[in-house]
Amino acid sequence: MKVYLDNNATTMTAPEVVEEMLPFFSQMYGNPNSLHKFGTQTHPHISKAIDRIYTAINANDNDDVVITSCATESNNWVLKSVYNDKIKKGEKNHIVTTEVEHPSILSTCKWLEEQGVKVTYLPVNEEGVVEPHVVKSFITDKTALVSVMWANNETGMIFPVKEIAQICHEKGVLFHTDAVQAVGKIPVDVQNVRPDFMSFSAHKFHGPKGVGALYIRDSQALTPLLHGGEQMGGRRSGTLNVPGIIGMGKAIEMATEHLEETMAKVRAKRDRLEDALLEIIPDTFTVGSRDRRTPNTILISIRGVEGEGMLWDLNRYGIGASTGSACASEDLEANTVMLAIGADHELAHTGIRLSLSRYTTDEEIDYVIEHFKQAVDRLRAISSSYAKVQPTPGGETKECELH
Ligand code: C6P
Repeated sequence: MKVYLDNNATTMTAPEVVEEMLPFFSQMYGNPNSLHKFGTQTHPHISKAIDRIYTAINANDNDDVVITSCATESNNWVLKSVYNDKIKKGEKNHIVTTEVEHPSILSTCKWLEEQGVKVTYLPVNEEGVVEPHVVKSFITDKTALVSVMWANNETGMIFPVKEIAQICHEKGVLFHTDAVQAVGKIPVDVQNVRPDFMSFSAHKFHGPKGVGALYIRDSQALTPLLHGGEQMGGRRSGTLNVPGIIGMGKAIEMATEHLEETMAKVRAKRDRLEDALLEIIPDTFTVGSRDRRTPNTILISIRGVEGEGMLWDLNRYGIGASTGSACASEDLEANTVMLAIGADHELAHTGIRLSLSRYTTDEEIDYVIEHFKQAVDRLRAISSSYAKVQPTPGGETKECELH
């Protein structure tokens, strides 16, 4: 059996999405900017897809949704443009973000620091979430932008973005949120939360790879990242990725139209898996309370078991999981959030992220429960940092211990 539990890294493109995209590769392949029918016939389809995106996030006609190539691009665009538009001109010199953002925010912030920008990386609480009063206390009259994620990719923890947006508006500071792990998983309503900018990516909600978006409140000005043929109203040049846009529109509609029902189903499977693993495997814990997490995510720490070893064993059973962000997996780095909440390096290397999707079945959950336990037992048996339950000379057993 094969079980894919790495849906926070990327998702399967839904068959209905692929079907809607196909004609735009081989039949309606014209460039939308061309004047002939090959190009112009794509216009209503593109408009329909963009409308679906507006509807899904409740954007209004004054707002702008610009299609990008991915959320990494959207995140880079906001930070670099705020630097160009506000900081370089000398008005402001400070950006506030958190210690647990995705590398597309953190690496861009490091680059901005090299340009002389002051960046504050906010600490998180024991659940891995930044609290609004902490954000407030670090905003100064030099702060140009606050960038705080909507939901964390490693834990699924949902951040209080509405309160943070409100604080930013009161202080006259722009607010950006990376909503990559929120859109399509939990309700995302930009009129309710009121971010100035919001990044998201189609491949996280069963859309295609290579297409993302940046939501811009009230169509406010932002220096383009890509100059050229003035596509996307001059905000992002380059021939439109028509199949990608069509796919993103279909995928976001499918992900959001029965969201409450889907969330309940995914949550039930996630909770069953989490309960079972915590019950049958001693010395494990999960990060963050379930009711404040996206319904599909578990970050579980298995004491004495190195995350990478565990992934290897799970992979042998046909189970795909991760130790955290897929972008950091090649570096064998410790889990960022676990470090941020105070775990030492050894413990932070024991985190395994299991992320479900609406396609995950009960049968798959049963299979994972069975083989997860087998993998843990095997790895603990050879672990030098985990004292196994040893029969004492009298035949009793000792408690497991951490060294
Ligand atoms: N996180 C993960 O395994 P792209 O790949 O550019 O569409 O999305 C980047 C991105 C930005 N923000 C957040 C919160 C994300 O989770 C991601 C992608 C994957 O966690 C791959 S590194």
